[in-house]
Amino acid sequence: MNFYVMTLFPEMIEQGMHTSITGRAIAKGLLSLKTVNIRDYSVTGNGRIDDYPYGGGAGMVMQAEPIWRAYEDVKKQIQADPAVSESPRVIYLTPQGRVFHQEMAQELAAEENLIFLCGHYEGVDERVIEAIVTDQVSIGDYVLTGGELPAMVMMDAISRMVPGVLSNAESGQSESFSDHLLEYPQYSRPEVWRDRPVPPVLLSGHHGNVDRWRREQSLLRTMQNRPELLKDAKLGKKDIAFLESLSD
Ligand code: 6GU
Repeated sequence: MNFYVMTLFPEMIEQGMHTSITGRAIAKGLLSLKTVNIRDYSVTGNGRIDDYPYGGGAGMVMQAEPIWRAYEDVKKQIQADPAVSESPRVIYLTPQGRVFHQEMAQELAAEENLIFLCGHYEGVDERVIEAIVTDQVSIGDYVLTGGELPAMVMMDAISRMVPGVLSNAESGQSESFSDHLLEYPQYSRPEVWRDRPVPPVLLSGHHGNVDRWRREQSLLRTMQNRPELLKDAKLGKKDIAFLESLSD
């Protein structure tokens, strides 16, 4: 999986991505990251890449041409590999996009190359979005100062779906959202911490009871925090009985 990021803040992306599990995956060659500074493609000679919006209004707009030139450069690098046939997907991070979710991460993890376009200021000239972008994605209903953190959020979620990125121990865990239920709580030593004991069932050694308790904790949390997820969850008779017992 090769990530290309077009941004005004390449150091932010590099720092974040070279840390922890994604950093290890890059070092192992399972992922590659190439950041492209859009400012290097300024057409005015003075490094300027933004201008006033036509029609007036507050803020500045990122100009089409520097982004187009940055894209052409990235595409040339990708297509230098004769094994690459189709044009890579270009993801523009914007609160106007479709909201990112786990299935999208799974689908994008199957791509060989992904290009991310991070906007700043009030936006990007619509014409370059029309010309190069294949997917417009938001990471949720709040406004951020730029697309860099959303790009890193997406790359993190996609990376952990790439074979070999997670160790067996890391990927062996069942996980939130894959089955539309939230995770159950975890405990480790000591058995009693500041007067708070570990739930006794976890010390019982009875695996059937442990599994049932964890399942019920997942159901309880999902009901309390994300009830809308339950409609897509696969629920058995015991699950339904447990959920009904909650409303008594
Ligand atoms: Cl993708 N960009 C910005 N600027 N803000 C956001 C976002 C993206 N997703 C949620 N908020």
